[in-house]
Amino acid sequence: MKLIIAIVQDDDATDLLEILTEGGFRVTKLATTGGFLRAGNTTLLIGVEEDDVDEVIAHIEDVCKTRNQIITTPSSVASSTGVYMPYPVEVEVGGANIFVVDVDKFVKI
Ligand code: 2BA
Repeated sequence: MKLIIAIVQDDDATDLLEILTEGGFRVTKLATTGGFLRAGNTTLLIGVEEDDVDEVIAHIEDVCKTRNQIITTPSSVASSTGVYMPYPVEVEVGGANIFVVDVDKFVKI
């Protein structure tokens, strides 16, 4: 058995959950926060048999889109002048970041 941990954007999470549950997959949705942007994202835990890993990843690829996000950072001159000049920087946030890990044991009680 494998555990797929998929970090996706909030905007894609509802559609992806629907497709996965309709496909008979069991999913747990966690509300998470990205360490870099400090913005909300969604992490899905999907426990599957090894043969189903590629199908789940294909569903994630179908639904999750790469988007550009603008963040505001302090100017690099701030430390020398003491004046902070915020400026916008465009960051590309991936459609999904996916980890596939081995499950030693799955127990359902
Ligand atoms: P965040 O950490 O908020 O990162 C959002 C986006 O900011 C990233 O998109 C990347 O384009 C950029 N970014 C992140 N760290 C950066 C840095 N040190 N310098 C420059 N740009 C940086 P993604 O790479 O698609 O990541 C989207 C979200 O997936 C991340 O949100 C984080 O929550 C999660 N993630 C990505 N890689 C991860 C990893 N190796 N371990 C755990 N979580 C990860």
